[in-house]
Amino acid sequence: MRFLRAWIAAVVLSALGYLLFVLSGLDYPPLRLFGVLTQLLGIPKLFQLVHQIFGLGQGGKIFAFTGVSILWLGGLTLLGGLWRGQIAGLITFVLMLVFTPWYVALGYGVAFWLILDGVNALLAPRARRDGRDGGDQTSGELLVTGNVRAGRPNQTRRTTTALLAAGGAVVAGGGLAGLFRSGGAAAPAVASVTPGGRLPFGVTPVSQWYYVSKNLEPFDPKVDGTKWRLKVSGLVRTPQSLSLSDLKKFAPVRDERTLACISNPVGGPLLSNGIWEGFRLSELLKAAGVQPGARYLIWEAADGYTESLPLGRALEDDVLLVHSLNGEPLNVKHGFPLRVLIPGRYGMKQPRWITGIRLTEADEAGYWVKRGWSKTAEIELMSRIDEPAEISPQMKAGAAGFIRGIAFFGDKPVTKVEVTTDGGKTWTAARLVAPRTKYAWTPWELPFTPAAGTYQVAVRAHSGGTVQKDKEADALPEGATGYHHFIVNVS
Ligand SMILES: Nc1nc2c(c(=O)[nH]1)N[C@H]1C(S)=C(S)[C@@H](COP(=O)(O)O)O[C@H]1N2
Ligand SMILES: [Mo]
Repeated sequence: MRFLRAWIAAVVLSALGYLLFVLSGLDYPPLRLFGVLTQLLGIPKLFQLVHQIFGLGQGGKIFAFTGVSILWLGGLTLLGGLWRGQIAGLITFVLMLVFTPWYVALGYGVAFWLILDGVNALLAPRARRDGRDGGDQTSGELLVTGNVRAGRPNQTRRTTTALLAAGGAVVAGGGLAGLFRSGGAAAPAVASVTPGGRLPFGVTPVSQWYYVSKNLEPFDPKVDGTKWRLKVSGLVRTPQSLSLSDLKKFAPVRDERTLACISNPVGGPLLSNGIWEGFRLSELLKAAGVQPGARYLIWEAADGYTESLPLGRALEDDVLLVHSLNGEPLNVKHGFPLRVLIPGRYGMKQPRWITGIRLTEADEAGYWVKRGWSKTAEIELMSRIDEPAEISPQMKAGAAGFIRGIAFFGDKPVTKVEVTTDGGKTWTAARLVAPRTKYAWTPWELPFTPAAGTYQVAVRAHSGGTVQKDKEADALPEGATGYHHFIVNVS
């Protein structure tokens, strides 16, 4: 029973803390713990294991967050079950110093002390001799020294305890369920509309755009556009603090570009192609004035994400800061109000929700680089078959059909795509569905009228003299390589 009461206190504390986090942005300790855990999951071998077991996207994070919830609630329950409020609070404070700022730890320590004593005072059975409450008796005395309110029937206490425990379970379960739901791949069926009303062929609607974040989606930063500033600092002549309307002074640029995640497996869904609007980073840097010693650019983002880029690359004309996708302002998920686009690099090099640009002499490893991922994250030549779909690889015998897909090589052109239907014995060039812009993926198609049977299909792309690597490599640390291949049944 005392552990049940401690658990109630832990849930109450967590719920109050979460409210504070939502209302005032105070640190939420389970999230900090989550950060520590993802740091551990960033250890390449562990990370790969989690990805293998839980798949891509939010799976690993949900696993981590469930782990955190168990650690956090379990830890508090243990402390509160073993000791009375003061001691439990003190230990909570000390332990939390490991992963949160001292004032948060202090606040939570004191709050846990008070809540625990309160819950115990309210719900603990009075010390009795009839032993019906089992081993709880002595601890009950210890826990509620001087706090027992006399004269309340134990039956009421037990009912109240049960109700509160059930309530706590609902809160905890509901919270987790919410995280699970928001983590799911199901996108809301809202069609993205460009000014013209329809998206060009090959452009991914925002509603179907891939999503990868170091944060669980509910904790992605929700930036207030009126308060937002982009700070340009470090080795610049004139430090800048720009509001959204200040950005209008830069010449507008519009470009169709593909964004790809480095953790996308061969044939995977973590890349999308859209029409972006924004302006050139070089213009902004010109306005700020680069000091002679500057060699690197460090990005800072509202969620604490950081990345870096050699200044020489940052000054090139094709690096953009964008505020709109497919004719609409960026939504929260995809980086409102401003995100970075760097051709030739995977998504991890291109922060969303940016708040700062700092020029430095020395490089600073970015969020995923610290966790074992590629420093440069240059995109591998890749190709994917979308039709027939790998999940239902069927075609009708004798019917005139197509094998279709996309190919992509970052800032380099795809010049040829070949398809095999006999496991690599023969390859046929597909038709490239041109024209696309320089940094957009290349859709391709091959007419295919098969006879009944099974076909081993695969695709490979070329860029000039470079052929796609057939060596199969996992995404970590440099991005996946190998041919997308599967068996198609024709009947
Ligand atoms: N601030 C911030 N920027 C970020 C990330 C992040 O977690 N935080 N994730 C990066 C990664 S790994 C990828 S693949 C892209 C994904 O962008 P999208 O979800 O809009 O497709 O954002 C990048 N930018
Ligand atoms: Mo990514």
